[in-house]
Amino acid sequence: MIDLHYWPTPNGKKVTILLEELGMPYNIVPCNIGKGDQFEPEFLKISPNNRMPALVDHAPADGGPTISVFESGAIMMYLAEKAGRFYPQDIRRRYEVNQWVMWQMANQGPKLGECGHFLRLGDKQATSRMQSAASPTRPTGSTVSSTIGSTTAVISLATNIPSPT
Ligand SMILES: N[C@@H](CCC(=O)N[C@@H](CS)C(=O)NCC(=O)O)C(=O)O
Repeated sequence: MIDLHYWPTPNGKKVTILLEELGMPYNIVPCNIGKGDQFEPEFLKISPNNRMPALVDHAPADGGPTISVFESGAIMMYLAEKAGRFYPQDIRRRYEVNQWVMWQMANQGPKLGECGHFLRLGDKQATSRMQSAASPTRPTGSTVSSTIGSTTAVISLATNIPSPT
């Protein structure tokens, strides 16, 4: 069984959406980041960067001891690989997926996250800077709009899930 240390944020939901798509059984372990669960010593053993989501697989595919994984992108790769779905085996298509997962983790996710953060703070100047960085007319947004139409094995924009193989 898989334990998913989770709180309902976009990074957490990326993983639960994939688990549901895969039909893979899992157990939610709440990690209330508002209360500081992410700083508990037991949690830090599986996610040293004090961030959820984090996964613990008690029945890995190789039959060996428990495996733990942190970072939503790495977790999604792990699950897709274990299920043998959504993650092509041939090198060309596999790296099409890898590059978009990395792009989402390093660019689109953080930019939109910062945008929401400054919006909530009511910081108009910072919000406008962030919105501009994430806009379809700027690199982060335009990368997707110019590429998505011509690529078959990338990601769903809404969910960041690699498309079916
Ligand atoms: N790059 C990480 C980001 C994870 C992340 O930022 N998680 C946030 C919630 S969405 C968190 O756990 N924050 C707790 C904290 O900052 O103390 C991933 O994709 O898993």
